[in-house]
Amino acid sequence: MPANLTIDVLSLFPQMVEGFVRESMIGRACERGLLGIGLHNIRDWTTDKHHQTDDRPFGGGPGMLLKPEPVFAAVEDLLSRQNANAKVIYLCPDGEPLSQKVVKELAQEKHLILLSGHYEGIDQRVRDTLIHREISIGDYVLTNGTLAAAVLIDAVCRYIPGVLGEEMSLQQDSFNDNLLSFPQYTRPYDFRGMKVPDILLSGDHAEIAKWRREQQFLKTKNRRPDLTIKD
Ligand code: 21W
Repeated sequence: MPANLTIDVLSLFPQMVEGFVRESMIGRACERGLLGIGLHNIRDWTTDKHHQTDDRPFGGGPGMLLKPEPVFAAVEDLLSRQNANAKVIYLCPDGEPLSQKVVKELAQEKHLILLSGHYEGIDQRVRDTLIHREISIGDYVLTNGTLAAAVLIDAVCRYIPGVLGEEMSLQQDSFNDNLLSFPQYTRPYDFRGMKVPDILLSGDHAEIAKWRREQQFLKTKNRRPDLTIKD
């Protein structure tokens, strides 16, 4: 039985993703055959004797860039050996911001190849010809794109059937309706004098749903007014 989704990661530090995959629900999904994850080191596609992956930018400036040759070789190798229709995604600080909408779109694909940014970036010719989509995980600066690839894997995999225990939790999550989540409580009823709101013990499901919705609106208005304006 083929996996619902195959994700290949191309990075200079693929081991960064390995522990995360192994120790999470993602690893269990792989064992159950729902998902295939391939971790690859870009350095394995270098052909020079020093296995050089970076070089200085033409025109000068600080830092180094990923060289095009090993990246082209790696991506073309994966496309030809696995799936020529795979979507190639470059994780970079100047990409399209990752959102739940983007996550859902990517979860529809059969095969993703995630290329992590390194150094000061990558030769523009890679971006112009090999990459289908460029994605950033937010407006802050990382040292490389590998953790961003792990974040993307984590978010996308929640949409693979069978990966989440309860399919319900997908529906209820924040961002699906552009609202933050409501406050939640478990036992004990009284913890250090702090009591659970009585409405939650009333057994009146309609009133509870109403209260939760109100709490969502209040929290969203206070913390994330930007979410209420947009679609
Ligand atoms: C950080 C790469 C800064 C490049 C032209 C000349 C992947 C990331 C990354 C990194 C620069 C993501 C420049 C949110 C991130 C990532 C490493 C600077 C400036 N342009 N999402 N110099 N934040 N970061 N390049 O940092 O690879 S997804």
